[in-house]
Amino acid sequence: MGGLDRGTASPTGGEAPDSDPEETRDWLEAFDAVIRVEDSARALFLLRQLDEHAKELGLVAAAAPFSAYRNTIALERQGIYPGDLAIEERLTAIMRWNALAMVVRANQAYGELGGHIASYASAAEIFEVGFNHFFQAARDGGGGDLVYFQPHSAPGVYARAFLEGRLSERQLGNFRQEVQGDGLCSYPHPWLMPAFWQFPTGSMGIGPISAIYQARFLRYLADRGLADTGNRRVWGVFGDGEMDEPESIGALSLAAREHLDNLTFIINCNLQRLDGPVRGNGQIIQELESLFAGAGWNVIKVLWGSEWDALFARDTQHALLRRLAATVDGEYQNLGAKDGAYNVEHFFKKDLEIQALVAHMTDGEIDALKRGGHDPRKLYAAFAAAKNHRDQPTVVLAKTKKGYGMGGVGESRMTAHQAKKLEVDALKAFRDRFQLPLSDEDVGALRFYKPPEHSRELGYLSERRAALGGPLPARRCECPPVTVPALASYAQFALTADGKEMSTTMAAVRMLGSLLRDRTLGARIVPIVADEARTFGMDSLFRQIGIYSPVGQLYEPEDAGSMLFYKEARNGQLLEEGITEAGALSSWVAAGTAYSVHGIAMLPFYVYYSMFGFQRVGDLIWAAADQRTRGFLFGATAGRTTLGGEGLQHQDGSSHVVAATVPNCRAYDPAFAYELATILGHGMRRMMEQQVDEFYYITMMNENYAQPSMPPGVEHDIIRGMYRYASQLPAQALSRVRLLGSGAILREVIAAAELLAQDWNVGSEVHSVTSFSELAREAADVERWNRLHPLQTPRRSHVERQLPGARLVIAATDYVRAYPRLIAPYVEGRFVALGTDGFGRSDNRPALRGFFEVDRHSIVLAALSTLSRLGDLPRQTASQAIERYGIEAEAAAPWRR
Ligand SMILES: Cc1ncc(C[n+]2csc(CCOP(=O)(O)OP(=O)(O)O)c2C)c(N)n1
Ligand SMILES: [Mg+2]
Repeated sequence: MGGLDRGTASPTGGEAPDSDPEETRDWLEAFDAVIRVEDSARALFLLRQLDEHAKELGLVAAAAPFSAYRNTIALERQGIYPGDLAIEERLTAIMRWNALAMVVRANQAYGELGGHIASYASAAEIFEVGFNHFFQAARDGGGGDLVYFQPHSAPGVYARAFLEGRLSERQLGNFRQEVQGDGLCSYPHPWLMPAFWQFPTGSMGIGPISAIYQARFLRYLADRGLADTGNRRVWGVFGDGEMDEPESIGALSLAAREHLDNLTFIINCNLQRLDGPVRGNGQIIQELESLFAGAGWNVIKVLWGSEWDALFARDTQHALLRRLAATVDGEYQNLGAKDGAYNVEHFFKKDLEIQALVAHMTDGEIDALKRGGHDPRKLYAAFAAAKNHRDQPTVVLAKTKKGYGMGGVGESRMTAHQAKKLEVDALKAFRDRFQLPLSDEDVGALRFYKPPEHSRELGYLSERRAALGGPLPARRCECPPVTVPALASYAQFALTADGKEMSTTMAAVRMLGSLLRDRTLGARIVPIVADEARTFGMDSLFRQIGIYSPVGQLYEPEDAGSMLFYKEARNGQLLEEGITEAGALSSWVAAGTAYSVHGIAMLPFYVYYSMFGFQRVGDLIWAAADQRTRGFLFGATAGRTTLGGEGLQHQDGSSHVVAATVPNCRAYDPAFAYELATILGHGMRRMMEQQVDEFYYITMMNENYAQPSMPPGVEHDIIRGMYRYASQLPAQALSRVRLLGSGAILREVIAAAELLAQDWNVGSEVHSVTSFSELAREAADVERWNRLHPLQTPRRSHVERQLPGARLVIAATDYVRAYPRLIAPYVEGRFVALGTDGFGRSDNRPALRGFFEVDRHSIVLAALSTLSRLGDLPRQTASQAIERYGIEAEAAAPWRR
């Protein structure tokens, strides 16, 4: 294998034995001499030459993509531990206890509230080394590190905050009981604990990808001259099981490509996930090493604690190393769960050489051999090396034991993850194991423990955090507001469009182009695309604002001669993320939380294929909402019939339904450019000036049509979600109907109103609905208020005010019928919804709208047939319409095809 591992076997032990150890030693000594006499750069140069030469000779070295199964940092390079190990150990033990007590209490006294003990038990030293020595807090309102905490280790973070006096005993006692007052949330949730948690990590994989894009955004802000982020770092503590999530590993190469040496992952390799081993038949640490190294990361393995140092020093023939490398994780877990005697019998005695190495050790000493992730000295060296490493992000792979210290109820047990109810004996054993100053009664009552106020322990704890700038985690909310330009300055063309043809996408891009020129707001805007800028006509921005690249542009672009050439620049403003919706969304979150993370309000616009948003990365959007992200999501090429030719996987008919379920997402489906402009202006004022923690989802279409000018007095109703656009009242109308439409289908509704008047003598009102979800929310508020105030005059919702009385309402959109039906319970009259339920398919717009029965004829038919069934029109009217418009009555429903 490569130069690092000095002849150890591959993890499965399959390497040929050394046929001439003396010769091997000569070579290695010569190599050592080069490093000693010259330097490591020279040594690496020689190594590369050898490798090249071997390839020339046709020898392909079968080098494993990972190093030997030992610590990356040799003892000689470990350095001195700067902390007080004894105090830190006592503090860690106390936090372990309080975290455990919190979870056991929540499950004993209050039923099945859940919670986890084993994860923090494995991560405690990792967290403590970070808290005591590395994680910088913001000083003087600025700077500080960004730390992502493994979600189900949250009890440990609370336990520390309790010792710091930031959380009370009562709060700890209210872990996972948030409804009555200030309980603590299960996992990090900024929505629920806005002054405490910064980053939501509860859904596996979201932490890692977010951490990478936050680290990249630190660079972006600095490169654009907006903030000095040079000494800020991102630390992320994640699980080894969590690394199986595509999001966890999907952006690793970006971090390496952009040389994000401000980023450190610490992966808690306890070798287990929820159900069992992460890689029972393999070695997750070696696998992760090759993955990260292959992606271009600096990898530091922390596998063995200091107790092993002497053993390794004597292991000159690498017998021990070979054995360790040949042991699979399932076996490590098994050994971890068993005592010293079992380990001697089943591990050390398997090989005579190894047996000799430990011959002088008692079973107790063997038992006390720790894994590296539980040794602050080893961890400190790794964190320090990560911090000092240049040009690459670093991952620390820390080998730990799940349920460390839990003994028979959890330590390295298959069921460790789920253990949350401990019997008194187990609790006492835990107390004894960590020498906690607790009486039997304290243990029985699961009393939280806090050392006296002026104890050395608490003094040390606060001193360490003071040296690092204060307590963590802490989320800031304050940020200077940014003034938004007047609507007329960027949207006049839309307000007075006067029938000019354009799509809402074109209008949006034009407004964005103008906003980018605004002196105050312009620089704060962060346009983001995932390789679809040309699709949305945003390629003009390439030249106007440049595409962000930390190295500028190292080539002459092919289109250099053109006006709108592909310009990459170090101070480029546009984030062109490539084909990664998850990455683009993570960038959007980084920019949209800059007001809190950096105290500088940025305004991200992520423009994407609407189908690949809520459906594709909905969980990231949910986390963004939790994180109080402010910004715009533009769901472009929206609608199931408006994006004609793209077919089944591209045509979105559901995003508005999902958007409606995100409480702080304001979602709109505007039909006209002036509606879009009004919503945009409103959203910007809310987020940038009033600093409300909400975000805006706006669907935009690629269909060109005549854009009317804005009628007077509709501004507020556009924001509320609906206004009356037009009325048709033929003389002697036989009946009347209300027609509601949103987005591109509004034009079909308008056309239907005309047909109803001309062909059938039926009058109508046309309402443009900009947001069924906003209407439904307000109506639900009103309904609830009325329910809770039975003796007061009932309030009326906007829906009720706009649609009073029992008149028939027909609503049609380019989304599934569930979307307009959001308001059905609040409409007094009969409510009929038309929509695009079913699989999309390719065709032109009229064909698709006919197929999904949201075209003008289908709307007319829906009105006539309901009116005739209600007895308002003669019975044969509907069948006349079917015949007149050539509607295929026997075809299967679109949602069945
Ligand atoms: C997306 C997602 N899927 C599943 C879960 C449920 N879950 C929480 S923790 C966990 C196991 C985590 O294992 P690992 O990452 O190895 O962390 P450990 O607890 O071992 O430190 C699972 C499956 C989740 N939180 N998020
Ligand atoms: Mg794990």
